[in-house]
Parts: sequence; structure tokens; C-alpha cells
Amino acid sequence: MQTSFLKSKAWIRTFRPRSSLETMQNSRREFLRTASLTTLGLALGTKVVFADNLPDGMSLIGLPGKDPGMVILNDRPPNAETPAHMLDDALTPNDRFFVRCNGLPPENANPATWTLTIGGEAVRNEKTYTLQELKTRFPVVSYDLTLECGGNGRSEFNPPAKGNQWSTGAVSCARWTGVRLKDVLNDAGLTSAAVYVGYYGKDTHLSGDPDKVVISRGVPIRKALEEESLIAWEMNGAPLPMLNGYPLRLVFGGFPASCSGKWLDKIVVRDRVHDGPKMTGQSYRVPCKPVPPGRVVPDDEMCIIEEMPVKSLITFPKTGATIAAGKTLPIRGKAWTAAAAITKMEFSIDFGASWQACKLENAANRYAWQLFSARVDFPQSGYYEVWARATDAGGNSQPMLLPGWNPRGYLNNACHRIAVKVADQ
Ligand SMILES: Nc1nc2c(c(=O)[nH]1)N[C@H]1C(S)=C(S)[C@@H](COP(=O)(O)O)O[C@H]1N2
Ligand SMILES: [Mo]
Repeated sequence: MQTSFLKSKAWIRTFRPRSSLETMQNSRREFLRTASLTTLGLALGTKVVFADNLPDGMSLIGLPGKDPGMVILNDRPPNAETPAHMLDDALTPNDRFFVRCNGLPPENANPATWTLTIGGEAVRNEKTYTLQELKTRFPVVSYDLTLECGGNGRSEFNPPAKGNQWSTGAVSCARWTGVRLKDVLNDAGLTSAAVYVGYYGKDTHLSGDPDKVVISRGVPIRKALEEESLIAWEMNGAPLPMLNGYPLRLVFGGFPASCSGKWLDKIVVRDRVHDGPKMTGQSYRVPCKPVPPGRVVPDDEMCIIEEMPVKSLITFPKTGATIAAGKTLPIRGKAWTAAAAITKMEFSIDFGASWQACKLENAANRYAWQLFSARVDFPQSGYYEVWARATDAGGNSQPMLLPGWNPRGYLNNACHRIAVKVADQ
């Protein structure tokens, strides 16, 4: 059961301490309170023990269904990133998968009545499918796919860029289950004019205007037709979390996560580059040619971000770890790319003067992140930083410093670093 959390007051209203009102009111309140505690418990996976005492007007820390250790950047719309050390699992658990919403998620999304329409000027037959039809008419497939917001790492840009100040945690990798977008597109039929697909979702614009589209982005048809491009209803074997698009979304690994439309109810096959909100202007675009920091770039000199760059994160230990002198420190992390694979993973303990090889695992499939690990020995006690650097099959690697400044602060794939103190025994 999905529940409304948008009006945070409604979310907790029923937890008000019971007063001595008349019986009917009491039993109604009791009913609401019990119902709410049940949904809250479901969302959190545990019981809120002193829920009755929560003062009116106060909400719980964290977003519903999400680990309270996530860093909340905004609660209207809900946006939360996952600290690096909380991305240490091979696949990101659903309650730790980052959240990026441009508007307000739909309330009461009902999978029993949910439909998906394939339309647009370059579709042969506009068709509408129920969720049940999608699940039964097409082969059901699963892939491990990494999603990363184009603005991940934005907080480091200077001059600063407006928008959510993501540090490193607008990235996660889950096993997604659904159907291939191409199977559904081919069922509706594409005309020879098809060049792009765009999505529409059922979230609500922050203004509350039901006719205003929150975001409608998309991908070129070559991306839409890839094997791993999914219309998904499951994340790690469970229904999508409410904040991650329940009950249906697109998933495109390797492209900015903004292409992966949540609460998906319509796909349009376009005969031109899709031009929905946040597809044009400066959104999810970078200067076609490098510019000096702070430059105002006209719209017609901004290019759409497609493949995301090579990147990696150290997920163990947590930055600030202390280790005894003479001990070996195990490190672990994840690396990902839109290219064929990560082919080399290295670490440095001397600020990049020298690099040593990490052990690197293969990806489960294209666009899944790859696990790496190493055993790190330090020459003497003192302060160190461990830096990590990935190289992909295209020969692309990560810069140690911030890469090209751009007006909206996208595509920061600078090396991740953690602090380690080696203490005398
Ligand atoms: N309908 C809809 N889809 C959306 C968005 C949104 O606001 N509404 N945000 C996009 C952006 S910018 C990102 S980074 C990803 C985030 O996916 P997640 O919240 O599951 O991590 O969803 C994308 N899909
Ligand atoms: Mo994003």
C-alpha cells in the first residue's frame, strides 16, 4: 500500500495524543491512527514505537521508505542522496536508492488501474497497455543498472551552480525487472520517422497545477532500442519504492538518470529531438565547447548530455577512518561507465603521485556498476587520503580535479577521496 506523505501534516496528523472526545470520534481517530501506523510501519520496515507522542506538525526524520541515514537535500520536492559508505552493498537496497524528484510524486498510485500509452507522431498505432498486459505479453527480463543524476557532484562547482547541491551520492545500482522498451515500441510499431522517445509521468508540478508537466525528457531511438533499456516495475525483487517511480518507470543505464521517467504513463515516439520540459534550454545540457568558469552560455551553444562519464566511489571504509600503524586497510568500492566496461581501477595514498592496482570484478551486465577492492598498506603513521580512479574500455579516466565547469553543474566525475588516519599504537 502506498500512502500520501506529501502533506507532512497529513502524514502525522493521526498520531496526535488521544483526548477525551466522544466515543464516535475516538473510534474514528483510532481507526485512522491504526491505519496510519500500519502504512508508516510498512514504509519504514519497522514500528515507530512512541508514534503517539510525536507532536502535531512534526514529521519523522527521513523520507518515507528511505533509510534515515540518507542526506535530505529537500523535502518538497523530495530529494535525498546516499552517503558513499551506505553504497557498500553489491546492489543498492531499495531504502538506500537515491531520490530525485522535480515535482510531487502521485498520491494513491494504483497498479490495478495503471496504464501505459505509446503515442507520438512517429508511432504506427497509438496503444495503451495495462500493467498486467505489460507483465504478460512481453518477455520479462532483469538487469543490474546504475542510475546517476547528471547533477551528481554539483556541490563542488565554482562559481556554484543552482539546484540540488549533490555531493557524491546521487547514484545507485539496483536489479531492475520489467520488459524491454523496444519490445513494447515494436508492438505499437515505429515509423521510419522515429528519432527520439519522450516520457510523461504522473507526478504533480510544484505549483499544484494539474496541467503543468513536471519533467518530460527522453533518449535517442538508438538508446531506446538497446537490450538493457527497460520499462520496470520491480527494484531488487520488490515493487518500486513510491519515491522511485511506483508502480512503473523507465530505466536507462549509462544516460543521465533524468531520462529514466518515473510514474510512467506515456511514451511518445518523436520525429524530432523530444522537446518536453527540461529537455530544452539549459536543463541537462552542457556547453558544446568548453567554457571558462562563470561564462553565460546561450541556449543554442548548449548540448544534450547523453552518455555519462566514467566514475567511481570508495564505499568502505567511511571517510575519517582510523587504523593502527602497521595494519593493512581493506578498501572497497564501485565503478561505472556508459562505455563497454571499466577496465582498470587504481588507488593512490600519495595524492596521485603514484597509483596501485585494485582488484576489479566484472559487471553483471552492461551499465551495471563493477565492484573493486584493494588492501592498502601505509608506510608510517599520520594523515592520508585514499584516492580512487577508474579507467574504462574507451580509455577514458577520471580527473583528479573538477572537470569542465558548466553553468548547471553537471558531469562532475572527479576522483573520490577518503581521509584515513594511521595512529601510533
Ligand atoms: N516523472 C518523473 N521522472 C523523473 C524525475 C521526476 O522528477 N519526475 N526525475 C528525474 C531525475 S532528474 C532523476 S536523477 C531520476 C532519479 O531517479 P530516482 O529518484 O529513482 O533515483 O529520475 C528522473 N525521472
Ligand atoms: Mo537528475
